[in-house]
Amino acid sequence: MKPAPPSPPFKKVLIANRGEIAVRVIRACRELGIGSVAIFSDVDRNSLHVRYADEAYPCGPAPARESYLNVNRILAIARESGAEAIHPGYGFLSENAKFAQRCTDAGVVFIGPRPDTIEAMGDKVVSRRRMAEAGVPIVPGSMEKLTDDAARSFAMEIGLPVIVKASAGGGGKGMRLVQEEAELEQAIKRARSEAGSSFGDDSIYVEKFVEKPRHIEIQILGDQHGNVIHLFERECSIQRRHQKLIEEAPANRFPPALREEMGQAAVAAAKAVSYEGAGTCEFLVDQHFNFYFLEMNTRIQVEHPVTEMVTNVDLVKTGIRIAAGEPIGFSQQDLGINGWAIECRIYAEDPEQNFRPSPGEILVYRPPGGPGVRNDAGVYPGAEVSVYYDPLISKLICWGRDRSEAIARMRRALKEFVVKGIKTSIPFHRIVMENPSFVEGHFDTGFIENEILPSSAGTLPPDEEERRVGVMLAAIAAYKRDRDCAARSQPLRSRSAPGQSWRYFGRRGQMRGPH
Ligand code: MV4
Repeated sequence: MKPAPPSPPFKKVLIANRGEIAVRVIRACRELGIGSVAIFSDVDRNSLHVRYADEAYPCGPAPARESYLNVNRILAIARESGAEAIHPGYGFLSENAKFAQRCTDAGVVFIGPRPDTIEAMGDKVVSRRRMAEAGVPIVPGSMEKLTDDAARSFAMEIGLPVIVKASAGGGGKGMRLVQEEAELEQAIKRARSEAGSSFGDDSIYVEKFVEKPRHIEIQILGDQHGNVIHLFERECSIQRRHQKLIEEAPANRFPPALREEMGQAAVAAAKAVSYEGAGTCEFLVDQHFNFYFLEMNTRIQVEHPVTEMVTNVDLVKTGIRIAAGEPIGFSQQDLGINGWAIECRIYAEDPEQNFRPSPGEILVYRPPGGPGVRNDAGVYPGAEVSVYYDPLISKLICWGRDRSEAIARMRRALKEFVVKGIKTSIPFHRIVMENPSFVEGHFDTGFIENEILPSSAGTLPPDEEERRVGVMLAAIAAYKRDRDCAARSQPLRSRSAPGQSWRYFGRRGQMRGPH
């Protein structure tokens, strides 16, 4: 006998996002029997998420503030389409407490935490206070927003080095490292002015600088019935200028007792703010395995798949069920870590040109497959990568029974992966997968800056595929020029000169000067 299908938590959900995460949410909806409503800006009419959704509505011109951030338009589309809930994905409106409230006011379920949770965690000084009250270890630092004078004296009191941070910040914006007293004055001024212009809130606070930290975060789930669980850690130390490049689960050199302790701290953190849905507690872990709460991300994250691969939990589907009022449905004891997963973020960027955006038409797209390989992409052959949005085009996730099998699969998958027409970070990832420190699992947040950018001799390894596909590309390009008579007035795309050194741009200090 066929089992009765479980009733869907919603009939229809609007996805207020684009690209790979919109596709990911549409997939979750389809598996749950939920109808999906996509929105698209003028330049996204032909994007993958529009093709995958059951329905799609235009939401405005290309600039995000006129389309994917256009709250009135999005709520009007929800009403018109009959969507009962809105999934914000990440970025855009995902951590906007006012938007979450507007949804509720309009009678639409916001798939994510309560507005007051988002608001409290969006203010880093408030979040530090709430976490300290809940017994979660935080980085030593000020517990309130400081005037310039107070910041100066506080910094000298706890002792240099310190970081001056924007209270409204997060993700590295509005942050200044101070190692010498002579730098303090200017660091405070700059952090404040950057905070003001970036967030419309120039309040700052001061933290003791944690040297050579690892960035380790704990995935959490909370429901409307007060249940909170954690789904272990992800290691996200491999990043460049606060843009994550590679994530993995579990973390390297990570004692089970620390996993237990940080998991419990994250659960306490989530309980303290009545967390509902999928969220993440970010921690810094120093070389002596001390850990410090950094911030809480009140959204589904880019790197959630590595946790899904090792826990066998679908975080997006669970988040949707929770928003409909269902309980999490399993307990901490049901969870374990099975194997190892690594994610490489594939950006439309040229690693040989200081990771400069590389927009354009994807002429050839051949994603990898086979055992243990998952590719969450937002593109297809012929798709156009626009300059208007985040350049992430796909996430390549490889699973193995252990880390070395995951790495072997990632190397194999990166070799199979062919993208032509635009530059991508694929060749960069091939280098990292061969790096001895990476392979050993011995690295911190300085890895890219100290280990990869200085040593790469300026050019990427020759790509066997490059030449063969080059011939094909030339043929396709010639065909297109012939076909598109109207395009004759356009200049031919100039080819970037090979052999540019990564080092040239790569060695700038992470936290000095404007980003
Ligand atoms: C820090 C830190 C060291 N000490 N805070 C960067 C992003 C933002 N979320 C917080 N960040 C940091 N805060 C103290 N007190 C070092 C960083 C940091 C970092 C953190 C996570 C991942 C990568 C990083 C790269 C450079 C600096």
